[in-house]
Amino acid sequence: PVPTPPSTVDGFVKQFLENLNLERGVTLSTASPNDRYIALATTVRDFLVARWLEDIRRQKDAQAKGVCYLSAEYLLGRQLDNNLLATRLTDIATEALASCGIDIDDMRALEVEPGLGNGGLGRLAACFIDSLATMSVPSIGYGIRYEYGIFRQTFVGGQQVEQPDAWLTLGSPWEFAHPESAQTISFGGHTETYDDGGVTRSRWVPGWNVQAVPYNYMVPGYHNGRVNTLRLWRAVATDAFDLRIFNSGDYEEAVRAQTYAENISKVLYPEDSTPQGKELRLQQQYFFVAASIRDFLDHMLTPGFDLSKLPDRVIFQLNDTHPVIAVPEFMRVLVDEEHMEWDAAWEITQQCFAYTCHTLLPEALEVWSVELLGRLLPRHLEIIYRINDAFLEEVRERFGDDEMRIRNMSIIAEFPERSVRMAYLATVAGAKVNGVAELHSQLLREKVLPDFDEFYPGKFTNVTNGVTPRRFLRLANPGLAGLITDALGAGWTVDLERLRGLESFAEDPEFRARFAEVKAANKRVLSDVLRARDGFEVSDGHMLDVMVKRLHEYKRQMLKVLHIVTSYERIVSGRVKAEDVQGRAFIFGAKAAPGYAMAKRIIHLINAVGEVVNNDPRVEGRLQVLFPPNYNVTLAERVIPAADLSEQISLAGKEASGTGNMKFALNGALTIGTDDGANVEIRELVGDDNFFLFGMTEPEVEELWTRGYKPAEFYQQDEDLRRAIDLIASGAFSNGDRTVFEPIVSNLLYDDRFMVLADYASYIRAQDRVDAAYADQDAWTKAAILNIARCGFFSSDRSIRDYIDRIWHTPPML
Ligand code: 26Q
Repeated sequence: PVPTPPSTVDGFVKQFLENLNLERGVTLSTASPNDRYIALATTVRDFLVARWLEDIRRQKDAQAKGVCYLSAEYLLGRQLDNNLLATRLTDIATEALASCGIDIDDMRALEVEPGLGNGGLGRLAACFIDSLATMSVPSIGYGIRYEYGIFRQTFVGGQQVEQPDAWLTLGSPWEFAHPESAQTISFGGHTETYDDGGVTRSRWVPGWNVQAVPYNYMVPGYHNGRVNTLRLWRAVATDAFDLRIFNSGDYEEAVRAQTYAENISKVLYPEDSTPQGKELRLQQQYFFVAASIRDFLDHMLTPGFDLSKLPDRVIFQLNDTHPVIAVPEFMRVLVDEEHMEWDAAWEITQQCFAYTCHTLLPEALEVWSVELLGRLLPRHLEIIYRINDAFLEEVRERFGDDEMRIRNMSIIAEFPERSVRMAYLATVAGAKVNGVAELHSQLLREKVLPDFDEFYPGKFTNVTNGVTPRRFLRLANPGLAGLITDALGAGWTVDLERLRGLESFAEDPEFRARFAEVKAANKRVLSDVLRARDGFEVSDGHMLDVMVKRLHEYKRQMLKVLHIVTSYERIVSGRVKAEDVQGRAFIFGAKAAPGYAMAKRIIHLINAVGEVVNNDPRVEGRLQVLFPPNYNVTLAERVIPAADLSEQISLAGKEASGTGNMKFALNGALTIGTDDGANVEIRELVGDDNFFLFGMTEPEVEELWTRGYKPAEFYQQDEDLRRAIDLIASGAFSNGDRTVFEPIVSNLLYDDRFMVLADYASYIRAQDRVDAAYADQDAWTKAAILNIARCGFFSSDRSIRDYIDRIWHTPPML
């Protein structure tokens, strides 16, 4: 048994000092800040180890059904504070460090967050493993330990410049590497058939290998003593002998081959839509799922386990299509390695996988060219073909020889090149397919995969996303958390529906005053952070109007820009008096995929508009534009609690869910939003009076498209819009240079795929309503409190409960 470290201040100090000596080789007086941080993190980590080892054993012994969450991304955010909170060590550690003359806040600030994800999907995975641990669900998260996470964003002349995110360079105290448990993962080569005692079998003769080394992270449940595992894989070259199979044998070539192999886990792809079909990306996907499946089979099952019983023991949840190559890999293991009959193996596979879709954009649906797949994973391609043949045979039986339908449903697309449709493969293989918000799931069934919905009644379901209240309320907003606990007791952190109890407090003037004070304090904290981080001076007393999310045309940051330019132009043209305008600070946070030219131009424009607006005395004290670079989880935890207004303004039918929208509402920001994604559910819950709705509905969008959308007509007919666009086109934000933002202007006027101009008028009217509402501070506060009270539904604990009830059927361990 591993001793549980002492949970007293003295014990903590002793352990901390010992870690300084033994882990860092320094004394307290010679320790660098990083030494102190590492020693502190190690102290907290060691405290978790005993429980962790116990939980690993318990999960194995119980032989209960568990979840393997397969995700190419985990956007974890900083670990220290979360782990202190989960283990109730915050006060002890604070005091212990103080007694050593160290301010624990300085330690918190030193941690580099592991940014192993792009945005919503990766952060969702992180919230889910937090909830799984907190709810004692037998589970493990599998992913990739990227050496470089999402790039660090800087601005040079207002334009995005990407820097590598070398998050590991100062040490990584939260992980345990297990090189001795490495597995060999193969690629390339060819397939062959052979005679196995009268049975003809297929097998894969791979061309080259890499080692997959597991790195384990502890995922503590909140105050429940549970610790789950997140296992991330790192690619390491195999020894020289194996490498020689792959290369000609000379030294330089061998080193090159090593680099090639280790590239697999080198860097996170910073695209979060329009996948490029890059070979390395497919290598990453296969690398991590092959290692994860092998890991599960080797370590979670007892020797001699009857594989036909696998559906009673495991469900592999596919986080989007990124891990879908797991399906043919699982079949390959069962059929080629375990010598199971194809039909029996397929039966099992169809019960062991479930697929979550996170998009509606057709260009975001992953496809792999048959050429590439066949070259990298020849046996898997054969298996996919066989799955498809059997599937299409079933389709023919049901619908007859409807060739159009067959072509539409085929896992193999023929145009523009022969390729594998990963979403179709996932749908055919999965026991369930879910969307991530009610509207999204409905559109998924009706628009994206209607033939499949008809073919597989009951397969499609919804699980609305959620966020962890531990990180995004308790930790990020301690002031509000304290207020809630004073009002309702502490149970809300694991039972977020209890926030309903705040409804009556919305009527209590004293509670409202305290809430307003918390919001003001959070704004001061944010101001301090932005001053220290970026040298910004946030104006006092302004409404904080926030849009933070990846930069995408469908999310419509441009609509926000047009609103800002309109607000500015109305004042400088003298049409509106500055005094009559509500003071606002517009805050943006957004990274653009490095290859996404239009997104980068929009970032440039936001910075350019900010430069002009922030330096024009005519709007001073009224309008301010702040765009801190490198928006990440750490900054989110400061921005969201300070926000008054949450911008969720995607074109209806494009945003699968959104999860930022939930975080804002739970922190008492009001939403201005379209009828899209989870906004729909937020508005239903908080009520129309506490939500600023605008824009076309999804059917209206559809209708305008079919009628023929001409954005220039909206430009012609709306004076405010014309003035705003003309101002941008005139070079007012580019030192008179009309060429810089010309592509944005002509895109809006002549293309505008996401109907920014069509929703402009409605958006501006809604913003005018926001201004009027904000003028009555007390009424605004009441609405903010009601948002909090009514959004308990958006806890990721509830999402996990829905996954358990509708998909996984994995009861919590008691
Ligand atoms: C795929 C192939 C190649 C390279 C990159 C990718 C890739 C990577 C990340 C494709 C998509 C993503 C991420 C998508 C994402 O974050 N989607 C968001 O998921 C959230 C959680 O469900 C939703 O709330 C958002 O609406 C959705 O946009």
